[in-house]
Amino acid sequence: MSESKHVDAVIVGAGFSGMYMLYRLRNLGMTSIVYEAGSEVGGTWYWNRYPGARCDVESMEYSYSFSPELEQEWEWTERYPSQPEILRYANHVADRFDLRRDIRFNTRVTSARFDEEARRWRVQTDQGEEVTARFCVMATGCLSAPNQPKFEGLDEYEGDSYHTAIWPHEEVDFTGKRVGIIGTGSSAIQSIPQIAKQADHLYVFQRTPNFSMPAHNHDLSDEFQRSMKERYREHRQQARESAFGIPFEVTEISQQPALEVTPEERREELKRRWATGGATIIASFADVLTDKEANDLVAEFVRERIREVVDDPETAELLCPDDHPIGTKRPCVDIEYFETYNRDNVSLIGVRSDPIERITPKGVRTGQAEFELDAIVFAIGFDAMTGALLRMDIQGRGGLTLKEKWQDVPHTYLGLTVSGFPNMFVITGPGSPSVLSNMMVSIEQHVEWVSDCIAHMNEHGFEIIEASADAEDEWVQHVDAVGKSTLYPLANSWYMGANIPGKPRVFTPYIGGVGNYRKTCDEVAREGYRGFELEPERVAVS
Ligand code: FAD
Ligand code: N01
Repeated sequence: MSESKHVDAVIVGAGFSGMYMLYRLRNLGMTSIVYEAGSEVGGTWYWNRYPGARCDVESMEYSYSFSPELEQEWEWTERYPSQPEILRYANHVADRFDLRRDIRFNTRVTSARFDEEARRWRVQTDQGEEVTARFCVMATGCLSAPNQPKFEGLDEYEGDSYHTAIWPHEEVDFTGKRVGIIGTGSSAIQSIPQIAKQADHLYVFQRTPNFSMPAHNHDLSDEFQRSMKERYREHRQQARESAFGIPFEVTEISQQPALEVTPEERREELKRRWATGGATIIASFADVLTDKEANDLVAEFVRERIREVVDDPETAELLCPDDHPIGTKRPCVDIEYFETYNRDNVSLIGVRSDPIERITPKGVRTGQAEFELDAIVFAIGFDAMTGALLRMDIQGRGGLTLKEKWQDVPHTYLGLTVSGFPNMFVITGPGSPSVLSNMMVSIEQHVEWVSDCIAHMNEHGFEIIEASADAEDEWVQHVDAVGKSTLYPLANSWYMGANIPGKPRVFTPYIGGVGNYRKTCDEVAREGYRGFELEPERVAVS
């Protein structure tokens, strides 16, 4: 067998997590290889090129803060950045910091196994490469493993089919075509208005309606950018200490319970939030995510807006979410989503009452009708949080696989490490605030914590770090208890693993707040990495 190449660290994924991890490890003087399945950097923003794809965290928040020069020089054009603009930004970062020379593109990691004897990770790729590394950092993304369509008859379909999360690089032209889109989550809600503008007719197959708020997107003025840049440092610090990674001045999380104000005051506040745009309505009262009665009031306000916008009362009713509290599924933010149903070339097909039976060679067949389609768009989401990790063969001590370890619950300590998997770190893993936050803030916090930890190990002669089983159990229980104190478990959401048959039903992210979580991680480090076992380097015996 040929000798494997050795590096200090293997990083899997070249999205915002992997790129920053590489940058930090380089600054520690360490060697790294980043493996990336795609042909370029950007992760989410490389893959999700569907029409209308855009971020719903404001551009000046959804960006790296680690380099004051970078944040001063980059100019954003819109309040909410579009996918092409974010991808340009990711490429700019890769160029500016000369990252590409350590990234192997078009290369998927297939397995990562911890060799206990050698105290090294042995990583294999689909290109036949093998590399050994002291550290293995999984920067594989929470929403990067597309949920593959499993409809009967799909193979026989004669038209074109697309998945929003693996959109072609070439332009897709729906002009003159009958198009069907399956799903009404965030990806569909962004793409439906765009596809409707092109297609001859668009059929939207909706199983579960979703809450969506208007973005009120607009161009950013030079003056706004200048004033933000003047106080960027302070603004970023607020984001780090906040609950969701977004500064208080933007989210304004109310301290007031919904039922403690008069109905008139409540309505005024909700109207104000609706007019502001984005998901801020979820933060309109302190108890929206914890008290069902408070939540119902906000949900009903949004349903009223849907009925106001959509002309046909039957269609409006079908679009009104009724099976989950508002905010317990990722809130959607849209540009003229509900308005789109007033177009003559758009039909909403409710497939909860009349499920899709199969894909036929000509289109989609439900129990009651068949729809002839030239193209089908699958906007059916992701095997979120754990999917990208479990699609690799990851083995820790004693050959224990991550799949076995996470059979019932994705056990982690701080969402960063897994007991039994020494020197492996996960960026924004299950049990961390990740998807419940502005992910740029969470990514930076994790990457900085991991690189500080590695620097500490190097400085003090530690070779191995591993979460103790007790600390991990305690953390898992804490994440679960905090989750259960909210309304989140009431939704059949991907946060709960509910969208993937057979997946454990457990609320996976940590809802304790980005700022509080950061404090906990910092405390753990300050206390000599509380809850971790650190092993010194082995001394060679001659
Ligand atoms: P990713 O960007 O997912 O990158 C992971 C990379 O790892 C991918 O490029 C993938 O190809 C690679 N990879 C995975 N497995 C392997 C393997 N085995 N071998 C090699 N490479 C591998 N977050 C927000 O905060 N605000 C938003 O508004 C927002 N909008 C979003 C919109 C969409 C359409 C989606 C899908 C997600 C959105 N997110 C948003 C979440 C988004 O994923 C994060 O903000 C962020 O981009 C994640 O960066 P990452 O580097 O951690 O992961
Ligand atoms: O995926 P989803 P997504 N038959 O899982 C339906 C981020 N994001 O790609 O609810 C019929 O939310 C499914 O129906 P149901 C964000 O975090 C952000 O849209 O299971 N329908 C649902 O309607 C987001 O939450 C932005 O009944 C089927 C849809 O497909 C996450 O990514 C933009 C079906 C899937 O919705 C995922 O969003 C885009 C079936 N067999 C994404 N299977 C921003 O704007 C699934 N569905 C920031």
